[in-house]
Amino acid sequence: MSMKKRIRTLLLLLVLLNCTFLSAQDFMTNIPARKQTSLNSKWQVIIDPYDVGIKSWKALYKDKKPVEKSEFYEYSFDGGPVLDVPGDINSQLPELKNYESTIWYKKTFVAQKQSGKRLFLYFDAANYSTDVFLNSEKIGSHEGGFTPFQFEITDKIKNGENSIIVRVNNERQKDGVPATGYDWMNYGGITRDVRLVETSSVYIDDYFIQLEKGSKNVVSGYVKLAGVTSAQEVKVQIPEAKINLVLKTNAEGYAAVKFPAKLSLWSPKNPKLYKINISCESDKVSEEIGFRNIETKGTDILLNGESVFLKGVNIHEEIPQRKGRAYSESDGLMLLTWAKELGCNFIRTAHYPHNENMVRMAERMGFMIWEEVPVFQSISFDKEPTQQLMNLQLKEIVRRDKNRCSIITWSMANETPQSSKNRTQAIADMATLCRSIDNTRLISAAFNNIKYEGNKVIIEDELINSLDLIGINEYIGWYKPWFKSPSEIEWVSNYNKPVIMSEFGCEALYDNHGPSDVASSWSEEYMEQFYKDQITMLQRIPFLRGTCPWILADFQSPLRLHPIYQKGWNRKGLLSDKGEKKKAWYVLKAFYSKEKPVQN
Ligand code: GCB
Repeated sequence: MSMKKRIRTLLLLLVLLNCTFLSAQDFMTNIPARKQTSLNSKWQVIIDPYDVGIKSWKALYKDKKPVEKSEFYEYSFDGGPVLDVPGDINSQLPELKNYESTIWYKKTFVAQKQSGKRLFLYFDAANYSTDVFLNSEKIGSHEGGFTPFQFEITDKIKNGENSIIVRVNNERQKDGVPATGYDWMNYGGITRDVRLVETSSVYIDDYFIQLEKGSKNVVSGYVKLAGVTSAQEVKVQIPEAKINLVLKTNAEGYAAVKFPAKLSLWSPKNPKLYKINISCESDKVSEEIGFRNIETKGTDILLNGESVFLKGVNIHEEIPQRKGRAYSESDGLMLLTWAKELGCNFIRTAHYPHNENMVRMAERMGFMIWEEVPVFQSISFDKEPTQQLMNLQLKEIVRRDKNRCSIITWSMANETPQSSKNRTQAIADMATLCRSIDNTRLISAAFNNIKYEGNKVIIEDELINSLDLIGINEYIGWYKPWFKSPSEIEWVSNYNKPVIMSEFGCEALYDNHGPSDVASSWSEEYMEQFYKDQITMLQRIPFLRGTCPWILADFQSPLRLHPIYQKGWNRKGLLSDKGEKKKAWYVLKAFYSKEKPVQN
């Protein structure tokens, strides 16, 4: 190899190594319970529509201020706007309404180096690509808008004031997850909490404590410590169930957990949670965990061994009245109280993992959850970096939520085209990966590629072979007119697996009235009749085990252009953009008031 070539290879290697070091590290489990200082507050921002701040000639992250008389810099955080963190950018300033580019954030905090302590910067989420700088040095990046990431900053802080600068860019990415096309508002910025987390040198990094697959009385999983150089003692306690386990980790800090326990099982009617304490010599962490068993038998879904019908509703992470992303406990409570009132026992957090407050609140309120990776419609399945991103996002979701018993299914994707090159293999690989990290839950995906033949609707997709639970998104009566009367339509599935209608719906503007048989009337009456017709059809499907209409509330979508009825909103909500109930709400509520809405 020539000298020139050698240098080039070396440089490339250095660049690659640098990239690896700087991508976010695995984040710790159960962040709410860690010792932390919240960095939620007003952050200074710079709006950078052409993303020039990152260029070396601008290097905005250096945050320079003129010293000499002859100096000037064409940026400054001082004197500029401030935005709330957490909070999407788009709802905070009118000029950012449909903004899809870069925002720079700045926040200072005071720290002291402490021996025996470690410090982490933890972001619950930022949408979509994030670069983080501490005291003008880059400490890492993250791609993906709905999962947490953390960076250790123990050796990087100064005593006294430290400055964090964050670049968040929400431009749609052709090879991203999701890619460029989706029917929701692309809320950007630091949308969820930011925390400064302190741990001891050896700390509890991760644990997985759930019922073993197929069991109602054996708990299994693991505890993993970080910073370990030799075997350590670990305790797992569930005082109420009189569990007091003492384990020894291996030299890498890993200890397998397995014990029998007599437990009151979690279900929507009995959302029982147990306090769990996990400790090692230098750290302890607690949280509430529930135990339940979820499996399928033929076309049945069994919760704790009993057949269950999923009375669901889809929810976007948005508060319509505020026209903003939901993030807080009170946001979760508002959305879930509506779902409770509707009679639901199940929610689909479409189309991406919602904030942790929402998932924990749903668990306490007794909702089963379908949680989805944002592999939405057509993405670059044939590109390796995109496949890696699909898998990475899946791992991050499972890492965050694997102890939430309310999550009964990980959904790999929504409405992906069979024709897309490598799609079936890439998603089947995700399912395999998912089972290898968590085999206790069902694996699902939502499909819209159904076949229509005469009065038959046929479910057929080779990807279904890799899944446990089939979600079907059908819009008969809206995008596809009723081709037969609802009581004549026959659904056929060649898979001995449970099916849920993971989406169906139509649009109506609240308080707009018109004929019940004219779709273009956008009327509550059309929507009311649509729900009645859907229910007639759905009740006749022998293998149907759940219904999950699209959607709880009207949501913002810049794709929806009708100047009178939509005005930038998707109007398929059972509730309006102000939370008012449309007529169809009452049809669904009556359906869900039955213990088993579908007798099969
Ligand atoms: C779908 C998508 C969902 C859309 C919905 C609609 O199939 O999964 O994201 O919002 O249809 O309203 O068209």
